[in-house]
Amino acid sequence: MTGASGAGVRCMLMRGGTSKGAYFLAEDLPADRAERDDLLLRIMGSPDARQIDGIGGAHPLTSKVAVVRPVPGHGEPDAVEYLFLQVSVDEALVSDRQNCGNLLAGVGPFAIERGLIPADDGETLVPIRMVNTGGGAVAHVPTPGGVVDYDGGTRIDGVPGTAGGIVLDFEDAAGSSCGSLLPTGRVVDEIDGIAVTLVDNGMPTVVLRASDMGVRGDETPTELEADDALRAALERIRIDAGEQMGLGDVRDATVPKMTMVSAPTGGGTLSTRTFIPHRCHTSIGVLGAASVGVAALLPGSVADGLVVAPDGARLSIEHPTGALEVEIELDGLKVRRTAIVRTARPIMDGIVYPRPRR
Ligand code: NQM
Repeated sequence: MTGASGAGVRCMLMRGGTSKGAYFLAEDLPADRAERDDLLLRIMGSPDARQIDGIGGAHPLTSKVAVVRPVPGHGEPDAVEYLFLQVSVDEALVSDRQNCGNLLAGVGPFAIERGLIPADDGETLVPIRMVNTGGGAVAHVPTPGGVVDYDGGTRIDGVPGTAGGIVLDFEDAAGSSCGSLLPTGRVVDEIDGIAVTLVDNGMPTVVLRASDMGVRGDETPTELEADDALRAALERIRIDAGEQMGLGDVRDATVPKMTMVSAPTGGGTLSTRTFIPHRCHTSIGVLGAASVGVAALLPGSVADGLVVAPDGARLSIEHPTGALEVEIELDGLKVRRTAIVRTARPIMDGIVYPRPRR
């Protein structure tokens, strides 16, 4: 198809964890960054609150892009590189300043479907270099008979039904963007009179007590988003925290994330409500949960006193639509292991037609 729609681009639309995004091979996108970003905005339908003229879902959680390329090993690609791009819904902005552990869940299956990594019979390990943070992860993808199994029995809260479980094992998540697990070197800081724990175990995150912000912590995302005073206070703290975490001016960045914590109510470890950073997450990000999980385990953090201590290494981080389970092993201030189970599924594979340039 040509004409008004212009040239199409090969694209797979996938659900990755509790997010949804457009997956591309790097070779199918322009090498020039400005050209690439302009194309992605036109593909997603941004800027427009409804993204009516593109494939974006009118929410930051469904306006995401994964760009994947093979990393040559000894002869064959033995790993893939994953660049995450957040496409703003209502601004002409494409940002690589954060990673996304949810879309990461789709990278292994996508790499296998596109023939970048040969599938083994049983399980295929896909080593992934994460470009945004320089970190690594290994995706354990179920591939009985050499075919990706999307029909397994794994349930994750925030997604109806079940699907094939993908274990993501992170390497060196600590200090991914800020250089260290506790960027200020302290377990607690005070910003605007509010106690905060500034932590980066894969995602720069400001953890603060819901009660200190004048909320209970069990409100719905819609209720919290309607609270203008709360949003303004969170943004003031975020901008200051961004500087203190070594991220510079974060006014236009989607990090750090803001997680308000309270005592668990569903049998989990800790309850959360997360602004990402201007919309309230309907669940919680993968790496966001990995970072909050560290705060939950650190004596003296703002979560201390709220946490119900986990039995073993598995923490259940409660969020508005259930809980996210993450395994974290700490040795003092050193993170020994961060692992999580997600599911992912291709929704559409084909050619996407970007909106013409205006
Ligand atoms: O923290 C949303 C998501 C995310 C990011 C966000 C994520 C992560 O749920 O690893 O997955 O915090 O912007 O997809």
